[in-house]
Amino acid sequence: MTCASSKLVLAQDIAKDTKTAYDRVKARGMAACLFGQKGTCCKNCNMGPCQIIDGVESMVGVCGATADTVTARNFARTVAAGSAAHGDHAREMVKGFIETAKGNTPHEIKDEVKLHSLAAVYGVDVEGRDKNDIALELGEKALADFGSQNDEPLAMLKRAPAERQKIWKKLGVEPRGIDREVVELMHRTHMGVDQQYENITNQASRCALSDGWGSSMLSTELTDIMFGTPVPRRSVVDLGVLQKDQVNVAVHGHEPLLAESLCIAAQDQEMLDLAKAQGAKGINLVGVCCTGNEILMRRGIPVAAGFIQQEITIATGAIEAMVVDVQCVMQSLGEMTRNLHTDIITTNYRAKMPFAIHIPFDEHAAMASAKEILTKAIMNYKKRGKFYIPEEKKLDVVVGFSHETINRMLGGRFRASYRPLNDNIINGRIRGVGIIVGCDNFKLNDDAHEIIAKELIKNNILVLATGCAATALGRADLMNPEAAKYCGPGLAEVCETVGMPPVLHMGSCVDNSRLLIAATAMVNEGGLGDDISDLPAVGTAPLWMSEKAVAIGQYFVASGAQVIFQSLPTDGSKVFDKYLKEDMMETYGAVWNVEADPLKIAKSIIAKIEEKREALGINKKQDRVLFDMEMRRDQEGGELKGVGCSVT
Ligand code: SF4
Ligand code: MSK
Repeated sequence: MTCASSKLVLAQDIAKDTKTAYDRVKARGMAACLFGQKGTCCKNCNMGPCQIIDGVESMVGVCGATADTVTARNFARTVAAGSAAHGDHAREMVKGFIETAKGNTPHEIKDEVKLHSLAAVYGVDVEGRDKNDIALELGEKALADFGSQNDEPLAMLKRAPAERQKIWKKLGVEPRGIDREVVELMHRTHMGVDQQYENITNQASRCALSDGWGSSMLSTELTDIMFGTPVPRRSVVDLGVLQKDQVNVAVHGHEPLLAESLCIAAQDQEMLDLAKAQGAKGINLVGVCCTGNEILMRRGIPVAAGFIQQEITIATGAIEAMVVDVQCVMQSLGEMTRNLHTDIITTNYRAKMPFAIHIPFDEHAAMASAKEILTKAIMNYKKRGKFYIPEEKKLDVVVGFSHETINRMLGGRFRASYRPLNDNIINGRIRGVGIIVGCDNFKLNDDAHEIIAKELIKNNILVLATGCAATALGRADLMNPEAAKYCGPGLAEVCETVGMPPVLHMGSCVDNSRLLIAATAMVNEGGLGDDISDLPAVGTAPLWMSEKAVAIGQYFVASGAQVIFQSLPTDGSKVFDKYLKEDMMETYGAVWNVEADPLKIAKSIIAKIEEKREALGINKKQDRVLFDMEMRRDQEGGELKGVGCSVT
């Protein structure tokens, strides 16, 4: 474990009995099952479980299933589970959006520009209509995407580059209904159905695309319309954001409806008075995991921890309540609070936990629910015993880089465009784009993200980040304009001129959809090929842990972007593994790659980017061109000029 704050907390007396994921891995005292690791354990029917050995005739499944079929089925089921998680999250956001349009929540339609642009995608008339009317029709059409039974492709697919749409059509992988693709994938991987690994993988692509271009994209866009599209803001990412004299409430999980309501309730005078009556100076809301990223991006609320520090956050003894909804919440948290004053409060009927209390969050009575939750936390304040908050230097971050922000930041307020980004890539000042996403995982040191990012920016590769990887890069001090000091000369010059960090925080794991839109904007801007597969851009999720990360990886690859993961449970079949890592290049123009060493991941990203540059014919050696006055004036239209003066 390399995070300085985590080490400090665990060194305290108060944390001496704390058991983390790292301890549990050590305590298990045995290596993970090889069949599981390689994807060749099948338990899809009661003749098994069957453990398959590739190439050994006697070691196929009882039903005759080969290693190729079993690894493909297991991979596909991981994609289905990840897509289902994003789909269910997105459905809740769409329902919240509809309720907001009806005036039944404390929220409002904030981003009318985005409302109109999404209305155009769904064919919703906007002329002379009230924003809530438009939003209601848009919300209902979006909700219909989940249960759609016709064979038409999802409306959002038409946002992809035209060439990519043609590939999907030719392969027959255009997603139809969001729920339907998950159901069909689960059906096709049931015992005795689809037994051809290419065919199974095509449905896995279709399902993953229904996530990336369907549910995740809907969730991101409607959340932006409701809560505001992120703009650059300064904030802090570190456990040190906890306050010794305030009620500390950590919000953990994924769906921002609850977190946004808590943000409003935490400013309510009645709640503040109650906190004061209990001896606290205020209410300090902090984020954990992707809920943290959502409120960091839109409100600048500090993030205390990513996935792997959730237990350490509780171990500080300084948390009055950790409020959780869905996904990435470790079961160990409840057990940990048995000897502490901290309450784990579950809020979603889908996700209850032992040793937690359940206060359902009702979007129709959002403020009442939020106040009930906060009251519970406030009343714990006086019970706080010994606690420890690390006093390390708190790390500043500049966050809020939505696709729209990048557009304006580089193109200027009045002529928002990706032209300057494309031009800087074409002229070689920026070599390409490295995308670092995904979780934390005890399997590699938690400085893996930092090692990769530093190597990329040193080589003039702009880094875009989401999820817990983004939180880790914030902790590594790479998300502020001063991090230009780690960059090669070309990227440093762009960062200094625009006043932006070399590592841009683009949001939560659902917000990987922003990367699809950004990639499409780069293609549409011209000069970098006709498809996402032509772009000098590569993604990595070095510390992935969640099934959602595999769904994301598959929708990246199916969209034409190469990905590099730290491991993949597919090498139990030579044929299927080769299919993912080599053969998909022919059909999708992108493949999966696996590499465990962070520095080698970075080098591989650099090599792949240089290959794309070569193919585009833009790999000529460039003399370093200093920005002249005209170029500077062009850039100064950007909103971020001088960050300090324009970051809100
Ligand atoms: Fe074994 Fe086939 Fe059943 Fe899987 S589906 S458990 S391989 S018999
Ligand atoms: S929370 S999915 S650990 S990024 Fe989105 Fe973090 Fe991965 Fe969960």
